Amino acid sequence: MKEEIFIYFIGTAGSGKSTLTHVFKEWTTLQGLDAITVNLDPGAENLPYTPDVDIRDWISLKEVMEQYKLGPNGAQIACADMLALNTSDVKKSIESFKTDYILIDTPGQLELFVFREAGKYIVKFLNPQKTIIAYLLDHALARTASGFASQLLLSASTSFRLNQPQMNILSKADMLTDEEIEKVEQWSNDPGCLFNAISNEEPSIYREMSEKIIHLIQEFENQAHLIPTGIEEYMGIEDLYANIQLQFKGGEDLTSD
Ligand SMILES: Nc1nc2c(ncn2[C@@H]2O[C@H](COP(=O)(O)OP(=O)(O)OP(=O)(O)O)[C@@H](O)[C@H]2O)c(=O)[nH]1
Ligand SMILES: [Mg+2]
Repeated sequence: MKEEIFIYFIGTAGSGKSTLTHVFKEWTTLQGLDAITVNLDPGAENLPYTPDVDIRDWISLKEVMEQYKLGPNGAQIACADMLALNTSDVKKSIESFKTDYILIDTPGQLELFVFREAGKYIVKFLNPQKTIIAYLLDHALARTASGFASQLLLSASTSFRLNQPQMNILSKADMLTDEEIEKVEQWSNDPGCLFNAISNEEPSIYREMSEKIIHLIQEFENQAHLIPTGIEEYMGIEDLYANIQLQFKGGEDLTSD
């Protein structure tokens, strides 16, 4: 009996979703785990991995642009809505692999997947009981406290929309110094510390707003643990895997089987 755990990599454009999908898949192979990759981005051009299931077999951004005479943004919206029409085929294709981990790479435009109905529908339709969102926070924005808080808000919005267990990942952490990573982890673990850092960086008019934002973020306590990942030497991948295990198997490790 296979686990069929669905892991969605979601984040703002260029945050590293496709790379993390690739790196995680490589890591599972090294560990002898059974996983497949699914590309849900109809506009993806150069993926670092060869998807086992690929939405581009059903929808092509270029063809939608030509057929409906749309610009790239209009076509992205049309493609996002078309995703919902192909969910049954995608599900059948995924099921044919009978695998433990389904690693799903989502479209670059987060708002198309998270805020339009199709993304929410797909998540519910494919396997809502065994789904976890890996939300990627961009390392560049995490350098400032207000940038980090605004990303946490977007992550909280994603959680609110998709209503699934969620992990926060600090992507491209290999581009940050150890001190920078430590500082961001501290902001993540201690909302008071984040509040002080924002207060020091912004004029006082923002204090009240920052306080309210941080209260809101605090409500999402399960997201407090931040997982730094990086392209080098599978940085953070074991931690990511452990968090998935914790969510679905109370910490039991499939690699030790
Ligand atoms: N140093 C470093 N670079 C990374 C990492 N992950 C991704 N990148 C680079 O960041 C760029 C964007 O990575 P992608 O994986 O394509 O990001 P994405 O979120 O899938 O991008 P879109 O689908 O276009 O939104 C590429 O040039 C990657 O090589 C990482 O962990 N470390
Ligand atoms: Mg991508």
